[in-house]
Amino acid sequence: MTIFHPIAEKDVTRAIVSSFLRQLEDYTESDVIIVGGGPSGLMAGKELGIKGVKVLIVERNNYLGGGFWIGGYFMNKLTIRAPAQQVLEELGVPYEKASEGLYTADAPHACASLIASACDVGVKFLSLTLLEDVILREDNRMAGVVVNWSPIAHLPREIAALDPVPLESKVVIDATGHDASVVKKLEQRGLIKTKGEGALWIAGSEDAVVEHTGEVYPGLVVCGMAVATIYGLPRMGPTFGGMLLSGKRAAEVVAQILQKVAA
Ligand code: 48F
Repeated sequence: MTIFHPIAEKDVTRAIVSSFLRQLEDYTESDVIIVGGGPSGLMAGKELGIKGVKVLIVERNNYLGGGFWIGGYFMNKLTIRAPAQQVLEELGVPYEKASEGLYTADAPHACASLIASACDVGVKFLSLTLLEDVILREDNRMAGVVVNWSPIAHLPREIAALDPVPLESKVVIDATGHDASVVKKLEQRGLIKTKGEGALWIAGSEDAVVEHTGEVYPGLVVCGMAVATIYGLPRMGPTFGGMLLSGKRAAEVVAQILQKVAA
């Protein structure tokens, strides 16, 4: 008498392959592709998913969450400034008041809950997937991204001459954090100019990042620390309210763009 139902090994492989390929085929075309699965990208995905938007998050690591698992240094307590603790309430994550307007929470709890909430509203993910380029057609509007298997970037070209694949979307969100990887693809072609992130100034940075969140190029919206990299805004260190509210702002901007595209 065994506990588990009997199966053959090939059934396990077949189940993974067929489920993954069905999804990948479906998501060769999405409403929105978000590059980067950190706090700002996950938040934007969750908010768009709630609106019924078809969202794919592309993440170069084999785990989601970016810098959201850890608060600062090696300590997994994050800080959030008012009013962004409301997001923790929405996620059902307990938090404590540290001082007036400043709250702490367990970073793994907050990160896991944000990932789960994005999954709950139908957001899909491509892990170990690196943004390699963008799609620009004759109107120069961004029409999607070009991706490859992440480990390829760490192998010599003579071993790994592997062509990437394109994925189409109506809008792309650059949520790649300090790297601003999508925007840099446009900068390489002289289509946009980044200023580079400023030094740390918590009081000034969070408002500025949220305020500057928006469309930086037709079809490309930027959120999170990538915003600071474009506009030369101060970095904010281990405080995450700005990331969460920037993700929310990005979702609002994208919803407006999608309405225009539909019209
Ligand atoms: O770095 P990350 O957490 O960006 P964020 O959402 O939040 C920043 C904070 O974590 C923190 C901070 C403020 O509190 O200063 O740093 O702006 O998440 C970015 C994600 O994008 C992925 C990267 O692995 C990470 O998970 N990423 C970056 N470049 C690429 C990428 C790329 N070229 N292709 C795919 N994913």
